[in-house]
Amino acid sequence: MGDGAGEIFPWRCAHRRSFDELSALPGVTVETDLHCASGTTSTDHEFFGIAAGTILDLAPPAPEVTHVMAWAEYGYSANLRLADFTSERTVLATHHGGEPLTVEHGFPLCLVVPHLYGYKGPKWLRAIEYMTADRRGFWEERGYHNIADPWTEQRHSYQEE
Ligand SMILES: Nc1nc2c(c(=O)[nH]1)N[C@H]1C(S)=C(S)[C@@H](COP(=O)(O)O)O[C@H]1N2
Ligand SMILES: [Mo]
Repeated sequence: MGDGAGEIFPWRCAHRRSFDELSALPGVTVETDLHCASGTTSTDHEFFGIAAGTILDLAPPAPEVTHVMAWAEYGYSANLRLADFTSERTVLATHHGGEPLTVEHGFPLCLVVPHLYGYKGPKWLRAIEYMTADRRGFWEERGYHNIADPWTEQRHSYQEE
């Protein structure tokens, strides 16, 4: 994904894109509320960026891919079911409210998955790893719910069946 991703994730980065190359792709605008698993919701955010579906078109996953791991700087990660990543509202955001992301909020790239809790959307996104089986990400390994649906309040791993 970003420049330098190969150094952090040397095992496989078959498709690398610079930030400029990503920015040249067609963009989409997504309006959404944000739900944090700790209980706060903030409303009316407008993100602009590259639809996850555009990434999948550029790098089509093999048929056996079922999940992705979204990797960020500093080793943060979040696992997603492929269907959550392919949601038409999932976006690799470069802009918020018409302005480039601030560093605090994930510059240069933040994954936004509007229908899941915030921890499923890594700020400072660096790579999307295609997986043929599920594997828990950073918070999912530390007691947070593997799916993270805010509508059914899937916050904690003990709620999983
Ligand atoms: N890299 C990274 N991304 C992250 C997090 C994090 O700690 N590191 N926290 C997540 C959580 S729990 C939430 S609610 C949102 C918060 O985003 P904000 O700080 O831009 O409001 O970022 C998400 N993405
Ligand atoms: Mo959060």
